[in-house]
Amino acid sequence: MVLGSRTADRDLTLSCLGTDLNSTIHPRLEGQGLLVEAIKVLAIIWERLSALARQQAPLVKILVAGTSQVGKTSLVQSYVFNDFLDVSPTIGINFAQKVCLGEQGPLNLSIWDLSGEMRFKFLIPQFCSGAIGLVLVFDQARSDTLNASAEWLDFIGRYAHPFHSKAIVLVGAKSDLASRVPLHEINTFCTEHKIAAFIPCSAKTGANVHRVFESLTTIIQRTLPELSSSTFPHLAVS
Ligand SMILES: Nc1nc2c(ncn2[C@@H]2O[C@H](COP(=O)(O)OP(=O)(O)OP(=O)(O)O)[C@@H](O)[C@H]2O)c(=O)[nH]1
Ligand SMILES: [Mg+2]
Repeated sequence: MVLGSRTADRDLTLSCLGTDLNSTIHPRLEGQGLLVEAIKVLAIIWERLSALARQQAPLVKILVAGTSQVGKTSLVQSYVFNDFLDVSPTIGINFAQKVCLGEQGPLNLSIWDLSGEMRFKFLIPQFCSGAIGLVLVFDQARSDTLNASAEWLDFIGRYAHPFHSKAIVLVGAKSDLASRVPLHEINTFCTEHKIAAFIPCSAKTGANVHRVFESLTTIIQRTLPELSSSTFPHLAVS
């Protein structure tokens, strides 16, 4: 009796399990199909919203500057393509564009990545006009590059839009390598030059790369709340 009832109980359980499995596997498969469709729809919506954001977000021009070989182009490429690509030294200038979401919404960043080589320096003034933000890059693994940044700051200050001095982010590039620049020197540099933020980052690992541009976007928005596409039509890249 006892065995019989146990067998009966087990059969009952198995049949219940069977029923459960049957009734759960198929809806789950169906659910997966629906999930895939829902993801496709979301992807299309996301793409359309991004396109809309590109059209609607105010276009602002920012510069990326610093000594040669500190990692400026790698930083921009990592931000735009989410990849650490093999890049050549910049000849004069590179351009990139990306919508960046700041604290107060999106800005369409027109990113002008300047060569750090002395032989191209004579070209720089004409590229700076109308820029309202600056990503100033030095190489944490090369101690001389922080002081060299001061020269870049001074040089760009003569040609960029006066507003840019309020929207500067100092970037300590190659944070995946051992740092040779003490933090107190960086802090002193930021205080002396009234730099809004310092962010160590690595284009190689991707660490903090997005934070650099998101912080600059937010700083620009906080300092220029009236920013709208009509406010700076002259900043549009032709
Ligand atoms: N380990 C490490 N190497 C990096 C990183 N970013 C750039 N590099 C390397 O540093 C070198 C210079 O990088 P670039 O991005 O060309 O530097 P740049 O400042 O644009 O140089 P110019 O265009 O000549 O002014 C390259 O060999 C890069 O691979 C990083 O985050 N980590
Ligand atoms: Mg470069």
